[in-house]
Amino acid sequence: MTGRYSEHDHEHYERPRRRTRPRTKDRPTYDDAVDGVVVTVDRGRFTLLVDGHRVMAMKSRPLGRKGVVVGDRVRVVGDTSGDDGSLARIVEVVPRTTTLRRTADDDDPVERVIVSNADQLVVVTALADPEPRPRLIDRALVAAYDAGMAPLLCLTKADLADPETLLSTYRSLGVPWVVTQLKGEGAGDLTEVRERLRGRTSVLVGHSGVGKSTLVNALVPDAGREVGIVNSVTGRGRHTSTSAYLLELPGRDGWIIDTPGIRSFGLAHVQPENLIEAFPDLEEMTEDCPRGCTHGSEEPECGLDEAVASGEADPDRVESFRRLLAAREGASDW
Ligand SMILES: Nc1nc2c(ncn2[C@@H]2O[C@H](COP(=O)(O)OP(=O)(O)OP(=O)(O)O)[C@@H](O)[C@H]2O)c(=O)[nH]1
Ligand SMILES: [Mg+2]
Ligand SMILES: [Zn+2]
Repeated sequence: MTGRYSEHDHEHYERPRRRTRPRTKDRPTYDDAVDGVVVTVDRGRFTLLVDGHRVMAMKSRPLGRKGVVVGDRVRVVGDTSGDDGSLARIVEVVPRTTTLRRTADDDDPVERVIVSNADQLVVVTALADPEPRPRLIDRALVAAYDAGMAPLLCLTKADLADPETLLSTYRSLGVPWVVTQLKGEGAGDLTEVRERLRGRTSVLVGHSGVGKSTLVNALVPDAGREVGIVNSVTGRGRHTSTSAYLLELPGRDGWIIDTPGIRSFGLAHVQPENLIEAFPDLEEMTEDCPRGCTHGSEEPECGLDEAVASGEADPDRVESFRRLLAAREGASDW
């Protein structure tokens, strides 16, 4: 098989998952392999879920330098008993349906958060402590649209501040949202969140200290995710979670991936032309745009301007789209 897997081949992930695995003479087949899913990665060792139990595994040689990330569906051989000291081997990674990437920044010592096969990106933002930063929300939304993942805005710590100001910024984009409160009086109702997570694989992303792990613990009773405090002077979290972790929701009702808080989200890999595709109603109005039009506010003859002028497009929506487009550029700090 010549189709060498590339982390940066975006097209690759758009293809529907194949039911039958490709096989050729040059490639060993693993008829005795079993299916697993990657739960977490720690120093080259993978924790998998195989048939409902935990199995430690390493990558096998045929995979070469191909990355294996949390969320990957894999084929495994060897000792899959999960007994103490046992180690299985991952021999194949099933083609990914989606991948969430961020471009590494030179000055960023934190691991790149990379997960696969998630279909919903939950942008977790505290309403206070730490303060919300709309620019980080915008950048995460761009990453979601680019990865072909449905975005969900999750505003936490509703006991500390009112969500209305923030929500008003996102209405015209049509991003679905939930508000949570896990402390103080009236805390704990997660009905709406559960509804949104049902049957999906959702990845939580956001700053350190916004309450991602707290939410995971509330949703998955035996999750046991460590939770940190937010420094009251700097308003920053402590980067308590250090690696991505996949958990199944109770009742086999979907999957959730907790991730470490991130400081920046490099979007250098995102092509502007991919963003408009996430807004089919707007894309329709760009059919007569000059070749190479990015549909940004600086473009001289963009169809979006005509559509606003003729009343065909909602000016707020066009403006919000362009704000996202602009958020792609500049510093990647959240
Ligand atoms: N007031 C209030 N505090 C909350 C709420 N949810 C979480 N917290 C607190 O926020 C702090 C940080 O929570 P974590 O769950 O560790 O945050 P995190 O996003 O997982 O942080 P990292 O793992 O560092 O990325 C803890 O002290 C939580 O108790 C909430 O609804 N209200
Ligand atoms: Mg955490
Ligand atoms: Zn245009």
